Amino acid sequence: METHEEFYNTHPPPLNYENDITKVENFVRCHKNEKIVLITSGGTTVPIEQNTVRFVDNFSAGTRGSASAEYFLDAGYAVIFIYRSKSLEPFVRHFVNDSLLDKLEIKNNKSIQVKEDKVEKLLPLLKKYKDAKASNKFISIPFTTLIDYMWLLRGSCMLLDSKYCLIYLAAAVSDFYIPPSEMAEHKLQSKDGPPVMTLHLVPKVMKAVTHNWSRQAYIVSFKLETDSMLLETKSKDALHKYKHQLVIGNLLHSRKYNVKLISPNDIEDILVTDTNKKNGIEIEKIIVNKIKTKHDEFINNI
Ligand code: 9Z3
Repeated sequence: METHEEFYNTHPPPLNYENDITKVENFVRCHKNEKIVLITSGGTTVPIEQNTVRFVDNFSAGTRGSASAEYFLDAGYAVIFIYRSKSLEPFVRHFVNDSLLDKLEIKNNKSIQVKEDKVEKLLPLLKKYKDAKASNKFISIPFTTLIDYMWLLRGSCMLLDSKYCLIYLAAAVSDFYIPPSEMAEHKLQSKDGPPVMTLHLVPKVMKAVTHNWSRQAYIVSFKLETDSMLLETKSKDALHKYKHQLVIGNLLHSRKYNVKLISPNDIEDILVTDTNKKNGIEIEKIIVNKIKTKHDEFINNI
């Protein structure tokens, strides 16, 4: 398999990379010696044509990442949110199913206001969002393809190498891709018959994250499985292999109400109870509170 160094040597960074990384760099400088979390969220696309019409995608709505971002802000973290373009974003996620226009009304034919019954939900979220922006506690950077993601991850992790930094890898990243050098230049034509293409393995970068780029940081990775028999073993394997602090194991169909927090000495099952559900408590709130405690202990070397 290709090494991550070979991958970065043969795939140039995306066009907006320098701008994006400068944004992260300025943000990190502004929050030196404060707690910062890098959250990755959403899936990655793997284009099958250079002039891309079609691509292979990874499942992820971005709920885990976007909800966690809000709870990390509540917990006092400065948040860098790296997300797949058009997946869920913090704050906005609460309104994706309603139309913006249906929340507004026209006043005296010359101005616009938010409908009375929408204010109760909108106001606290808008306040939190504005506070986070005004205090420069939140930045977000979108990506689309696997290659965009790989560059953003490396560049950001290299800037987050202190015990105050938390890396929270919730994005669902493709394990396979087609190198641009092997892609058709133009849209594949059906008249040419069924396309034959070989997907390559994406080099594993977790080891580089934990051993090279962010050696001092507290690192949380996620393990997604569909077979419950595999979840615990595969999560433990990841922890053992990469020697980081925490793996969060989840199953595709129960991920919204059950996860396992797997650390070197402990396995904790987190379940959203019916009372939690009734009170609108999301699993990400519980996860983030647990991680905050663990990260504080890590900072204080307990
Ligand atoms: C996760 O396991 C996330 O919790 C989900 C969240 C993607 C399931 P949603 O965005 O879903 O709320 O809809 N993320 C990591 C998935 C992943 O690809 N992990 C790799 C693996 O399992 C290791 S890094 O092999």
